[in-house]
Amino acid sequence: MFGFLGNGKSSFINTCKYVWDEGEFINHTGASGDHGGHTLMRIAYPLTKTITLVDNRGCAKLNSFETGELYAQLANLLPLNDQVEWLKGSQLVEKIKQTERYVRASDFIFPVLVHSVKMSLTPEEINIFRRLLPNARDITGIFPIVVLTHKTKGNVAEQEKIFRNLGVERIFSFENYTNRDHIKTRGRHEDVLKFLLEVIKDVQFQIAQTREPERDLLLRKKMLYNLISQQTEEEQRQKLEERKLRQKMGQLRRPGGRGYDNE
Ligand SMILES: Nc1nc2c(ncn2[C@@H]2O[C@H](COP(=O)(O)OP(=O)(O)OP(=O)(O)O)[C@@H](O)[C@H]2O)c(=O)[nH]1
Ligand SMILES: [Mg+2]
Repeated sequence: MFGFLGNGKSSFINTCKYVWDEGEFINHTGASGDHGGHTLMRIAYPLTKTITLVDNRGCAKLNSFETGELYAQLANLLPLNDQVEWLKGSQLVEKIKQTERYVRASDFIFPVLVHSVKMSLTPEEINIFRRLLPNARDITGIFPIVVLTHKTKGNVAEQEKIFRNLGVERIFSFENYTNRDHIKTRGRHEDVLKFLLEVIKDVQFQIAQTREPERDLLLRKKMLYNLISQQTEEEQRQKLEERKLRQKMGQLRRPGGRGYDNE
């Protein structure tokens, strides 16, 4: 799972487990609060023998700090059950080197973007997704499925349209089961099962392709390191432009300097 803070990632995992495990509702993931920032680790919650749901720290902005580490997670280069620190650049590369022996190369990572329909998307956020979603596809081989939460609390159709325009093929909308409301309904149960079926179909499709897990891991690592260096270059370019702009503004404001009228 990945997505912005407090958008229902932990609750969606509780929902899936409630449907699959068939027992009492349990808040396995400690989902809580309205403002997010509760989950700080990437924790694995086994669902079946082969499917593990992975909760994640929510992103505040999906800036280069957060996307760097997110791409590393998706590339299966960071171990589960570990702190999410939002490292980037050389620090992230160092972390990958230190922890790579703990990852299992043969695992499939299935990207799921969790977003609440209560949270309207700014044009800037839409642009972030425009880059992030295809990158997630290139890294995992699977275009992320979008899970919309709080489906009765906002305009689902509008949000679906935004994500479809970004190339998302599969969008599911849910009203998560929560501590407050976990009355079993057939609609909610079936929606979760449809979502899981979709995931399984994709994984089966992937399994049918020729795989060499160790070689594929190296390819993903190469792709990630390229992305990291692109991000670093872009940031340096932005900093340089900002510095130039500040210098220019300073010159304009200085007494005797060229005034705005002279420009
Ligand atoms: N009504 C309703 N409440 C929801 C839904 N999904 C989540 N919530 C509530 O929204 C709050 C935040 O949900 P979480 O699942 O903790 O969100 P998160 O994305 O894991 O948040 P962080 O890990 O803190 O970033 C909790 O109080 C949940 O009970 C939903 O679909 N419907
Ligand atoms: Mg959480």
